[in-house]
Amino acid sequence: MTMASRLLVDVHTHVYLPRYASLLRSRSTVPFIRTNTTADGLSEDRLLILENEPSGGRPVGPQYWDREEKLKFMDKHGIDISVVSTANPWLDFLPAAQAQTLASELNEDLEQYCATSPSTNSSGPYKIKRLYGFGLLPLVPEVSTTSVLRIVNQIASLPHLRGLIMGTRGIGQGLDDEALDPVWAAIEKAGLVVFLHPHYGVDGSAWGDKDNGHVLPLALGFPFETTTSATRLILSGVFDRFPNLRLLLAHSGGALAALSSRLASCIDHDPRAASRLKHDARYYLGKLYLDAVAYGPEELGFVSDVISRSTGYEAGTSISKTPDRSLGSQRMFFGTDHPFFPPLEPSEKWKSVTENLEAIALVQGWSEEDKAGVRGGNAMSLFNLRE
Ligand code: 5CU
Repeated sequence: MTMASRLLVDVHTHVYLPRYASLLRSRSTVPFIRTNTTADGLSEDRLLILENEPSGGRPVGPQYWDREEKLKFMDKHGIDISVVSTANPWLDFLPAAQAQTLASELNEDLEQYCATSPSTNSSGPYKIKRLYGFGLLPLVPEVSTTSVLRIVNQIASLPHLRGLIMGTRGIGQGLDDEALDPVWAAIEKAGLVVFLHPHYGVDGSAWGDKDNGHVLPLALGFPFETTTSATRLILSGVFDRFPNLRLLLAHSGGALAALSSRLASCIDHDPRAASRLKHDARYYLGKLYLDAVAYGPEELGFVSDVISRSTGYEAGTSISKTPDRSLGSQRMFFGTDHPFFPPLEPSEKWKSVTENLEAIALVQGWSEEDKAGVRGGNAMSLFNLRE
């Protein structure tokens, strides 16, 4: 194993860059940052990004925007490299012209944030920075395709941006919208990784009347949203038209792995969807990359089995009966979701980090090499992390 493949790389870690945080401060409807005065006369910033945000929003501070805080967090947890993305809701709430200008400015800001970061200690033939990034596209209704393509090209030209983060709404009609085809084509051609991340959850009426805080929208709503949007993308035949598109799903792809055979069966029984696809639905799961933000070894093992099994579902081939967990691990990547999920009590390390690392360490059937891959080696290759 080379030194570089032993690095710990966080592919799911967010920032509200100062320019974006100022925008949130200038607003008074969701999404926004509100400054409150506490009972003892101190000022406290609170973040409100979700519709019906419970408990008047959450406390936010420099860990959301200050690069030094990101680096301190990485040092505390032994994280060598972070591939940083703007946190939700990105530019979704802006008019097209403003979204386009801000996308371009924030991409430049993120390039600076990464380019001026320190280098890792890795002693190898390549210099490797500690920070790389996912850029942003102005994906909002009424934006012109030309504008979006211009930003794809901008991201591809910025040396420390290795992909882009995308929500689930596309330009208003979701990710199965044919109007996105030129965008997929440009992203595929540029070799950028698309990080698909939720924000809206699903119909909140299912959550009932009990006050469960953020638990249901975050634990279920977020991953269900990812499951639905990735399924719609698969059903629209995007992977048949753009077979080299690299799509990384947040939160280990939500419920997609658990539901993929049911999905395949429903397609088989419905000619409208079946006629659109070249392969069994399970084949497309093998085209995905998934973060390992699942917090449990059993879930990671299961998901890696399902991804690996997809190789048996290419049209015209026989189904492989034995999943190859090791093969599946090669499409999985450590992540933390920082700066979300901070510890409630002062603690040395964040549970959201230690649990995900422990989960990787405990997956049955992953070799030490597989685990090192998930911790960082896979990300080094996927994002080509070198100067
Ligand atoms: O805690 C949350 O609301 C979030 C969020 O909004 N985005 C995210 O990536 N993780 C957690």
